[in-house]
Amino acid sequence: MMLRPKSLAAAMALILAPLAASAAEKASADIVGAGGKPLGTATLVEAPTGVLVRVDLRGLPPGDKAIHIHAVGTCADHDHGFVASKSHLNPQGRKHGLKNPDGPDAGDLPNLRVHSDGTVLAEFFTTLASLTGKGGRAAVLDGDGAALVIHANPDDHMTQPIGGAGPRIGCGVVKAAQ
Ligand SMILES: [Cu+2]
Repeated sequence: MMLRPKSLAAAMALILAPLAASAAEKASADIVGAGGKPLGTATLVEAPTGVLVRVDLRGLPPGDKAIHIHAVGTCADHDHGFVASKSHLNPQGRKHGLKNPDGPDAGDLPNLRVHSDGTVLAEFFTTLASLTGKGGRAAVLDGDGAALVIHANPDDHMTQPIGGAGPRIGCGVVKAAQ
């Protein structure tokens, strides 16, 4: 039996609606280092008041490392220090630094600590961003996307523009989960 056009449209709507909803709720980033070497993954989950970020990485130099959300979703310049990801996600033009009275910017995050074997598994939460701009927060998945960037040194959460975090050693383009 043929479906009438009206029933078909209704069926399509039922199929497509959950897909559209899930795309906005979850995202991931494959983190690469210099030369495009895979370093692991990050997952980002939208929550009512912010974004829960989980990173599972390996092959990093041990010690405290800054991690930020940078404004442009590209890591293609992995042989040139990931500068194409530009500065932090910061649509409101705030100063950098979680401890800065004129901050923080929307890309600011707490530091990671990489173990002596080069691995780090961490979960943290930011109320400064949203995957889609929910609640007026800075949108990670805006027109030019965003990248999660890891730096060689820790963030002092105060110094401009990036807390003395040094060169960029890892980068992952944030992509809406399928
Ligand atoms: Cu950064």
